[in-house]
Amino acid sequence: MQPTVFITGATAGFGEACARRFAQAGWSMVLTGRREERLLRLADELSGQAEVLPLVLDVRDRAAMQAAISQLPEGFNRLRGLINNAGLALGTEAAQACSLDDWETMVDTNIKGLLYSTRLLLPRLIAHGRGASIVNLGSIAGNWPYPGSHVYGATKAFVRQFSLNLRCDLQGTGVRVTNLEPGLCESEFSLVRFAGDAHRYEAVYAGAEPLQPADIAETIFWLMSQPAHININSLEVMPVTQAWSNFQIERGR
Ligand code: NDP
Ligand code: 8X3
Repeated sequence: MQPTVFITGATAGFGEACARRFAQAGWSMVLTGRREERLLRLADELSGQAEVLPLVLDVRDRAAMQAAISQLPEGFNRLRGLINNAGLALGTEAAQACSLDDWETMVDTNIKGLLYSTRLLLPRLIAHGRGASIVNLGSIAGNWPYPGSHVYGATKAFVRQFSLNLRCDLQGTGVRVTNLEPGLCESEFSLVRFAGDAHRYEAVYAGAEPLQPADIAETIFWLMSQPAHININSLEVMPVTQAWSNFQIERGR
């Protein structure tokens, strides 16, 4: 029987690239996202390589998540992997200028959505036991501050600490947890962040040789393919072209 992976946010970016990578290896998969047309197109494309169950789901909708997960068909029930990938950043304005609605959306998606999928799927991962893995999409923004990151970075810091804490509770179950912390990676992430502004989106990646979603998918496949006795707790991955800059100093006060 092929292993099964559950991927949140498979309609674009990392999630879509993971679906392609795991399908290539013949894994069965549950793919979720809100954009139905994209999800069904991807599921259809990959169905020649793997068993695919597309579920149109908003991770913020706790009742819908609960209903869908409680009705997973037999063949998709015993999970070897969970990729908690669905997430977003909204805006880069300073905290004092940005929208409270955007903050709430980031908290609801990046924190609460991830909590729903994790808690609802844990019994299935534990039933699999040794070798099962959760990969949570954290971010360099959860490790390092930068202007305009406020709530986005804070949600990823939550994901980091939650991942470490989960490891403590899962001791003895064989289930592994990794917080994957990517840096600059080219995807619709920046289009979403800049509310569809294509110029700002393109400027983020211009000339930078950023990571690509396929790089992240390969990393996640590697994480989940490690021998069952190895847990990689956290992994920060940046493009070579990205590094830290100076502290900012306000002068002349
Ligand atoms: P994309 O914008 O390309 O993809 C995001 C995915 O999340 C889409 O499939 C989207 O699907 C899904 N999603 C967003 N909101 C919801 C929701 N409420 N319910 C269900 N699905 C949702 O971004 P990336 O692939 O780049 O990012 C994936 C993850 O990686 C995010 O958690 C992000 O924070 C993190 N990350 C990204 C980095 C980057 O530079 N790109 C770097 C570090 C971390 P749909 O809209 O169809 O619902
Ligand atoms: C996305 C990376 O640096 O844009 O998580 O916050 S960054």
